Amino acid sequence: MKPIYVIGHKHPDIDSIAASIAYKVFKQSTEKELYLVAAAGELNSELKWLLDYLGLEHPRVLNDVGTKVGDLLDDELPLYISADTTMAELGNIMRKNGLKTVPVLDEKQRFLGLITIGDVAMIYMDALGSGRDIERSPEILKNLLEQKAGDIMKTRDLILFEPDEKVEEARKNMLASRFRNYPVVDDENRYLGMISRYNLLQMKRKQVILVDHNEKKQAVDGIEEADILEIIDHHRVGDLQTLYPIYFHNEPVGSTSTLIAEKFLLNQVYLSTNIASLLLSGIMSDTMIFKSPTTTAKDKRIVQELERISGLEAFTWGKKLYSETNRVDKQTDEALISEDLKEYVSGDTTFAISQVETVDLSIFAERRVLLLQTMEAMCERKGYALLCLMVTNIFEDGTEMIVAGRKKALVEKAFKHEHLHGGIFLHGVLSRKKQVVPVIYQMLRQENMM
Ligand SMILES: [Mn+2]
Repeated sequence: MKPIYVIGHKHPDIDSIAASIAYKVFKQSTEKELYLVAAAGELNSELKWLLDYLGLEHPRVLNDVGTKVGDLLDDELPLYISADTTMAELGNIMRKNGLKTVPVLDEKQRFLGLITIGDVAMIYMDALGSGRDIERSPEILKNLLEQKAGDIMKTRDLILFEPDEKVEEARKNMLASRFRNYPVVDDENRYLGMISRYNLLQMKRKQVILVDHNEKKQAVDGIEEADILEIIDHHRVGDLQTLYPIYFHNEPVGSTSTLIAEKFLLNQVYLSTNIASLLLSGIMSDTMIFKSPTTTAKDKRIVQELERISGLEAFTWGKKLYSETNRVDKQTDEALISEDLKEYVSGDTTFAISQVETVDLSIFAERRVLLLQTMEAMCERKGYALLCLMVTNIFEDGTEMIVAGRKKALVEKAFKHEHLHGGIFLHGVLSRKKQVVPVIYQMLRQENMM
């Protein structure tokens, strides 16, 4: 059975993975289809920690949902013969199954060669010759029928495909050759089946359910080649299009996990402790423990239900989640600065802003000197006029700003700040996009006018 992938956005965060895993469980409990969770990129260390902690399997990473050769293969186990199959047996198998091409495999299902009906006909004709040997034909035929598949199979000049090759590439290769069927083998040369030109005509697209996004640039690569069956999201409506009407649930709540949890509750579908804990994590991280202005009454109501099922206290769990998943002390300075770094250009000035979240600013106070050295070195290397590290603490409702680069004085001037733990503390500043980037652009423009 071809799977239906439940997949979140690129650069997976807790909400998108939690929503994918839980929605797969929900769908599987009510539908006969096969559902698989996929991640549109590698899991970050906080997600790995969370899934391990809850005893949940890591989803497979799927970087492209475009149609691949593997999607064209039939579900049923393909027919094959072994190298010691005789011509007599081969004839029976081909006739009985109406085959025109038969693969020859070893005992481990590895591909050895191919026999086509044309090759077989040619062997008979060659052996029987021009008919002058008509007297000896029973003997010739007997010898022929005893020949082994391994001796007559074609092993050279074949075109083989691998399951993860793009269908477009396969099509070009097929058009440039004259074969009827093409074997598909995996990277250990194990035979998976046969594809033909006919398969190209009835292209089987991958089927996907998108959660936590609905914009093409956030979606996994190849999305335009896939069939989107459903979308569940809490963002603005983007630009993805579908061929058919689909189930599209978009609601301005704090997290997609809220919407998935609601489905379990409304439909009275069994919600296990670890899935409830996972959904609770999705809500608490996306709403920044209810601090984010996107938080709604529904998020809080659903959280109460999830607290009951998971046995977790939401606020305590949210704090633990933040402290466990932001174990910044384990990262090197450069890794910490680079993890969520965005670059910007204003005229001929390039600057960069990085953001990390923490529940404990004092950890950074200890590292500030070394962080600054690393940041200055990064400015040199990458040509940043300015590199800001936002260390955001949602409990203190603000951000400590660490600034490097030759234009650093501008930042200190631009923000009204207080000094905390010896650093620059910006009270009420949580958002890079809304509260920091515009200020720096404005500042650079003013500087240019002077
Ligand atoms: Mn989300």
